[in-house]
Amino acid sequence: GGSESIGEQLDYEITAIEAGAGVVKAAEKAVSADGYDLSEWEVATSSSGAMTQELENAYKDEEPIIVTGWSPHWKFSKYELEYLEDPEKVFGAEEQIKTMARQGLEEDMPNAYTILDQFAWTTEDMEAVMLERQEGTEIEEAAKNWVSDNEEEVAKWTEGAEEVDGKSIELVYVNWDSEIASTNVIKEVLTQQGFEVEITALDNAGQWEAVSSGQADAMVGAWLPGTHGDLYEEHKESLADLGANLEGAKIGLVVPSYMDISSIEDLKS
Ligand code: PBE
Repeated sequence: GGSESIGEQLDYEITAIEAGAGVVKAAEKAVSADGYDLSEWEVATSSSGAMTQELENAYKDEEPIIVTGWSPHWKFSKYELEYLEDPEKVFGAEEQIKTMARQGLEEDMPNAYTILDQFAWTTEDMEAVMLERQEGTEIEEAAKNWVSDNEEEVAKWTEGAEEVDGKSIELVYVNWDSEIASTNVIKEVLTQQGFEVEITALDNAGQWEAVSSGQADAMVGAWLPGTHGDLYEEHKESLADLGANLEGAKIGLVVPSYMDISSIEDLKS
C-alpha cells in the first residue's frame, strides 16, 4: 500500500482468463503500443474459474486486482466492481451476443432453426441463471428452473416450431459462465421440444470452426462486433447469422470499487 504505484502493488499483472478469449486479446492490445502503451504490464492468462477465484481472494482482503471482465456476469451481483474507463475504446462499446448456425441447418432441422432464431433474452435473465449456478445449483437444474419460471418468454422462442421425436442436435460453447448459462437454457428448451441435445465445450477458435465447418449445428455465444470480430471475419462466409440473442453485453478491465483508479490511463503512472 502507501506510496507504491498501482503497477508496483500488482506486479504489473492483469489477471486474465484463457488466451483465446476476445477480452484477453483486447487486454493484450490495451497494454501494447496500439493501445495505452503500458509496456511494463503483463496480461497473465489462466481460466475463468481461476480468475474468479483470484478475484474472490483479493476482494475478501481488500487487495488490489485488475481482471478481464464481462457482462452479463454474476460477479457484479456478488461484489462491488467497476469497469475501468477506456477512452481509446480498445474494448469496444456495447456488444451483442449472437447465435450462429451451420449452413444448411434451416433446411435440415427447421424446427430447431426456428427456436434458435427466436431465442432472445436479457442480461437480467442470463444473470439469474448464472447466479443460481454460482450459489450451488447444478446448471441443468438452474436452466430447468429458469425455463419453468419464464414460460411466456420461452413460448416466444418456440412459436411456430413443431415437436420432434429424438432428433439429434449438437451445440458448441466455451466454458465461460455466461455461455454455460445460455447454452444450457437453450438445450433445455430444445430438449422439451423433443430434441436429443448434445452440448460440447471447446475453446473459442474451436467453437467457431466447429459451426462454420458444419461439424456442430450451432452456438449461442458469438460476441460481436468487437469481442469475436476476428473469428467472425474468418468464418462469416460459411455461417448462418441468426442475429442477437442478447443486447447490451460488455467487456473490459474490471476492478473492485475500493481501488482508487477509474481509467486504464491510470495504469501508466
Ligand atoms: N467472454 C465471455 C468471452 C465472450 C463471452 C467475454 C469471456 C470472450 O472474451 O471471448
